[in-house]
Amino acid sequence: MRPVKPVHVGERIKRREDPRLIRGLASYTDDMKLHGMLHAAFVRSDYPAGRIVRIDTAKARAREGVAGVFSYDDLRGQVGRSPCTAILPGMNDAPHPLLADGAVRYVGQPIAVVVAQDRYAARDAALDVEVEIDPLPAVVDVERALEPGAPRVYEQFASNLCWHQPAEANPALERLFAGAAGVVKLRLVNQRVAPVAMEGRAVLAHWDEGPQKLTVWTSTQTPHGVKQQIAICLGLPEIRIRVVAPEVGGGFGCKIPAYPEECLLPWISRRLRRPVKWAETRTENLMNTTHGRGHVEYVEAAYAADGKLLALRAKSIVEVGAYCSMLGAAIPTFTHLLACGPYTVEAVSFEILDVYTNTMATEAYRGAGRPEAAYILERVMDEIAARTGEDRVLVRRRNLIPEGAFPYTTPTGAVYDSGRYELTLDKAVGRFDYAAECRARDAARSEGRLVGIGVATFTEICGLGPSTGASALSRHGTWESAEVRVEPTGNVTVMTGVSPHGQGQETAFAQLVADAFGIGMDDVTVVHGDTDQVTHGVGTFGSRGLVVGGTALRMATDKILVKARRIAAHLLKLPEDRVRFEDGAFRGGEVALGFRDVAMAAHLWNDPVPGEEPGLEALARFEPPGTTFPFGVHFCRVEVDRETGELEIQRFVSVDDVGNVINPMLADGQRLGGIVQGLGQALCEEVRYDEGGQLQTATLMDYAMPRAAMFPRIELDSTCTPTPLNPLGAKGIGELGTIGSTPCLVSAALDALRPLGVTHLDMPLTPQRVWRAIREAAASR
Ligand code: MCN
Repeated sequence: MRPVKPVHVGERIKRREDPRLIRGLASYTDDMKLHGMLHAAFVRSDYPAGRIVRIDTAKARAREGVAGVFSYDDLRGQVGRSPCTAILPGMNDAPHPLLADGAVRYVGQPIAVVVAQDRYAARDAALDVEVEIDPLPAVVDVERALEPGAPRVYEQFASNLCWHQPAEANPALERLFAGAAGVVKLRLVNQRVAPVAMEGRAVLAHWDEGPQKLTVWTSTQTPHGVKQQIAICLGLPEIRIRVVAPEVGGGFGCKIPAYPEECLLPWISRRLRRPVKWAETRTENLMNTTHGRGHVEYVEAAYAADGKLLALRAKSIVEVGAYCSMLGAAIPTFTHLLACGPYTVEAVSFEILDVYTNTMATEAYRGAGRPEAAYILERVMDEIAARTGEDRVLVRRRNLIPEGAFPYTTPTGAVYDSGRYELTLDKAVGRFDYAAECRARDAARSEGRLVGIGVATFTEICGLGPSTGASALSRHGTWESAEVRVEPTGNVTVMTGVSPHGQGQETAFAQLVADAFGIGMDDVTVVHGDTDQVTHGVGTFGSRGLVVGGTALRMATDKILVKARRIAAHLLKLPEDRVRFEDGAFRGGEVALGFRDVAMAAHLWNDPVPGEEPGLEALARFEPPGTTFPFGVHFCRVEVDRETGELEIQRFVSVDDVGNVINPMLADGQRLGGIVQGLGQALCEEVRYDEGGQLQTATLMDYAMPRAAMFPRIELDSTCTPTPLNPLGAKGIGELGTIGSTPCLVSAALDALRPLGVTHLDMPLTPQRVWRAIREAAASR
């Protein structure tokens, strides 16, 4: 039923999204203007912990242009449970009020909201809201938070523990440890980072009293999820709510959850009968939009004399912040699930402690749990190599899951769909020219230069499905929808439930449809991000857009082709099995009917087809039967300046495998973005609170984002191992770059510094930190 030659899929086709973005013609939430629109500004907590003694809004209310000032007392009894979705059984689940309810628990927490005729009036008036807070001691350090006597974020809980997954007793693991040639012990910090999407969060809510309809424009990755949360929080039927994600300038995970503002502004709009808008400042973004990572991991790895990793014991201590965001507490379950990476580990024990601290919540951030797993494993591999004296690539090779072993079930319960890890490693070794690079490094060392080579082999998980196994995330919306409508002219509209925000799905989905129907890409319109137009959907996260959304689309086009062939056979007066669809036409013997002719006939219905309904459209939802596991190998070369500690990345090679690729240009863009984001974490990024709980990185002068000049031209290559789990044979690529690049860079830095006696570094590898490590190593020599 497929056209013989795909003409778009697999081609490097430029993104159709780009002209409007590059020319400034795209509309983001903050570009929206409605008649009578008011603007909101928040009064936020300056204290990381405290009791609210008094809130006096009188002065602010009296200001010119102010339409309303609200605090929690105004909301009491009028809103339901707010957007936090606690999904782990047995967790100490704390309610997350839309505005602080008597207590503040992190710096930046919204306490009151001022609504005024313009945003300047709103911000000025917000300064006039008097808030008296009785400060309490705060706890920021995640390990300190677990100590007896530490300040408690919630009085109602006995400790700051939010959720605990105990380590399971495993006699086999104990035996492996007892018989091992050696044990690597590491304490690893995967520091808290900020997603820093170029567009901050923004919400515009408009309650229309006539039709009793709420429309919310919001910068989100999950418009359907936001709609549900508003419905729950405000007690409205979903049919009365329309959520639109207009152009969204990046999300990287932080726009998955529904936030308090997305429920609060609708409530205010309904109350004031006026549209209300809020767009965060960059400081608000760094303070009050979810962060990522924030793990401390204690790892013990038992290995054999030949460098074989036998067993792994890990304890993950995870900052969930003061209020658990939607997925925050569940993310370390991904780290557990992927704790074997691409390696055959015989036994794993994994303890998770999710911990409340007086900080902003953590959430998914590109990779979400998988970079942490790769970081553990790659640091372990390097340590095993250092102790056994084996080559680092060889140690990894010895541990890789062999090609014939798939589908492969890990001791942690993950079912890997397909993989050819050694093939990818070979290709990467060749592309990097590992042997020559090692020789050059050694020559540089003999001249006293600090050159290092980094390597990381990794696997990751994307497009969640039931085989997500142990991970609680598997219970979070695994299906996706696509509705395809063929117009009488043969033009096609796709309504997809994914909500792309920079990934280029409008282009990729048009490629898929154009090839399915043998039409041009310009004949295909892809609609997303509007819950009134796309009736069902889950959203874009977990690199599921293509794997799950694209497969739903394929199912819908298949359904249409079945019906179209039936119609064509009827019109051609041929038995159905004599008609085939080829090169955009239904053909049988000497006769043929173009796709557009069939589309017109389906709508005109002048010659009804028995047993069929008029029209040509289909809706499909795809629930993946399992989860796909892309993989890859990264190499890099760095040189460290001994005097300044500055680290220069001189080469970076990435060879990845995501199965079939729909558009290599999109895929390369995703890999580049991911790699740079992962390197940013390794090099310079870190959200820092001081001991007292004040955010020290509240502007982009303080939060160090990576810049283009910090990177060489990144060399990309790939292997192709299709997945059997979807008809596209494709795996996700959106997060892949962040998984391997972070440990790869740290591996290179340690390689450069090991000759000086440096055996451990924590991220970010700032010049100061590297310089100190060099000095300390020299002192201890
Ligand atoms: N693709 C392809 N062939 C494949 C896999 C993907 O051609 N085998 C294409 C897809 O068609 C799509 C793009 O690559 O155009 C990414 O697809 P996919 O891997 O399905 O990822 P998602 O669409 O689900 O995007 C989510 C993913 C995640 S989880 C984060 S975080 C992330 C990322 O994408 N955030 C991003 N990439 C981002 N890119 C931008 N510009 N901005 C973000 O916020």
